[in-house]
Amino acid sequence: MAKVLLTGSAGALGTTLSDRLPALGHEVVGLDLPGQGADLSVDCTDPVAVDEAVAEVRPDAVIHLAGIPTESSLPDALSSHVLTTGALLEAMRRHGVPRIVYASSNHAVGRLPRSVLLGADTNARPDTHYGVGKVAAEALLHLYVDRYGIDAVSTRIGSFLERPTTRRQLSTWLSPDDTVRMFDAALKAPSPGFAVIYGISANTRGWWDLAPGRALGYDPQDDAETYAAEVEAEPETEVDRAEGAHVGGPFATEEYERPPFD
Ligand code: 15L
Repeated sequence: MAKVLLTGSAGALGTTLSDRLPALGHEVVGLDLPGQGADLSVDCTDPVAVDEAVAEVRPDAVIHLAGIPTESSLPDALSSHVLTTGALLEAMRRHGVPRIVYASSNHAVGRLPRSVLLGADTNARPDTHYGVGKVAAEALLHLYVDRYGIDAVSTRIGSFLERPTTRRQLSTWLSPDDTVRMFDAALKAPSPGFAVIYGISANTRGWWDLAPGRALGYDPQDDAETYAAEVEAEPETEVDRAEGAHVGGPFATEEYERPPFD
C-alpha cells in the first residue's frame, strides 16, 4: 500500500479522500491545523514543522489540499497557497518524496471569458488573489519538476459539491465519486512529470477540456445534467447571467473584489 500524506484532511474534500482512498490501495495520513482532529497537527505555512511531518511520515506521495478556499487578502492568499506549497515541495525534495497532487482551482484562469472549450495549457488569468495564489503555486510545482524531477499533478477543481444547485455548476460540478477517481488516477499515473488537469465530472455542459485528465487515467462517470431540470425549474436570474460571463463565475464579479492589504 502506498502511503499518502494528505494536507487539509479535515475539510470537505479532505474528509472524502481520507475516507475513500484506502479502499483503492492508499494508506492516508491526514494533516491539518491544530484542533481539527487530524492524524498530524501542523500549520503548513511553517516550513520547519512541515519538514518534520514529512520526515516522520515518509510518504510515497503528498496530496496538498490545505489553504483558504475562497478570496482573502493578498498576503493571506500567498501564504495559504504559495508558502504552504513551497514548504511541502522543499520537504519532499529533502526527504525524497517523488510525487505531489495539488488542489488548484478553475480560478487560476477564472478571468477568461466564458466562450470556448478551455485547455489545460491556457495562459494563467486569475480572477482573485485566491486565483493568483493558485497560479503561483502551480509555477512552484513546475519549478520543482524541472529542477528536481518530482512528479506534480495540478488539478484545477471546479465546484466540489454533493450535487449542483446553480446554472454555472451544471458545467463546473465535480461529484464526490469523480473526485476520488481523479485523485486516485493522479496518484497512480506513470511518470506524469508536470501535468495540469481540470477537475470536473463528465458534464454535458462542461467547458473545460477533460482530455488531459483522461490521458492520466481520470475517467469521470457523473454528469451534472442529471440535475438540470431541477436546477432550471427556477427562472434564470441576474446573478446567473453575471456568473455566466467568466470562467470563474462569482469570483470574477465585483462582489469578490477585496483590498489587497486589509
Ligand atoms: C473554488 O476553487 C473554491 O474553493 C470553491 O469555494 C468554489 O467557489 C469553486 O472554486 C467554484 O468555482 O465553484
